[in-house]
Amino acid sequence: MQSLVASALAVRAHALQNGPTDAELFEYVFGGGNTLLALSFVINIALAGLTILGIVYLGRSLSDPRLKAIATALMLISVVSISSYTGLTSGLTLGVIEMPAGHPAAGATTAGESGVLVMWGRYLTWTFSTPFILIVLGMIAGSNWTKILTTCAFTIAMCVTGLAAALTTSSLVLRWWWFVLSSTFFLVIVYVILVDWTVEAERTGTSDLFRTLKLLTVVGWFGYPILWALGVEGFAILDVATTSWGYSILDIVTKYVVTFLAMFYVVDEPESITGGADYGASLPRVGSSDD
Ligand code: RET
Repeated sequence: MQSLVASALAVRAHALQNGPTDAELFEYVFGGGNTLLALSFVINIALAGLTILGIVYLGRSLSDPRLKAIATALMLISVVSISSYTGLTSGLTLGVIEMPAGHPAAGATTAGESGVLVMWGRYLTWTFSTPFILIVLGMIAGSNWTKILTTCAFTIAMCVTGLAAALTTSSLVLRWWWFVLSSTFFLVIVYVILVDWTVEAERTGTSDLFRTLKLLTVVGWFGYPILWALGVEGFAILDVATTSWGYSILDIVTKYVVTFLAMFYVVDEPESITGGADYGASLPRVGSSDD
């Protein structure tokens, strides 16, 4: 985790020394000429805020500790999201990087600097949001913590190598090599969801909800690498605003829609996923009394 933060700071220091300042990037996005891009950030701040309030409202009478843990993980997805989009909005987690020779966007200019706009904050913050999505899916399927934490580790690896793919400027081949690595880690997660958790959800009795969440998650998550490849970081077929809207729409489906579906289920049909008073205690019958 420390080295991740250190690399993010190094990226930022590099961008500050060589690229436009946050203020220039903020002006570039919100100065009038890029309304679509600006909206793709701001709408998600509003939706993440509403989702947090929705969880507080829907979860107000939950008492089972396992249901509370699921609701907390759901809330953390939007907590990360609102912070992520605030970072993008302020220009803090945006940068301009020059693509390597041979890249279709090599030689482009953005905000008066040579290079393309890279929303590196997105990849960084997925590192923190996607594990919570997988924790929720794994808990709803009734899986064990070994499998849940394995998917969390692989999603962190997927996002960090995705960040590396986006920021590598030395070689086009290496950009795509990072992409291949990241996609391989992604396939491990897809396998666990489609194979292990599907069987476990049937056994747990949550397969109705799990089937819907699985569909939204697997189809939605495949959208991200496809957008990366089509967007300015890959083959540059889509412009930055379209790519950003693509990610924002995928975020709406994979985070807020998934959150509300799971939350309604937790509130309306809790029986198959409750944990009992001992849930989460490190010793049997030792737990806080308000659980
Ligand atoms: C990248 C590019 C490299 C290859 C792959 C990718 C996959 C990203 C995914 C992101 C999911 C994000 C979500 C965020 C919600 O907060 C990094 C785009 C495979 C699957 C669900």
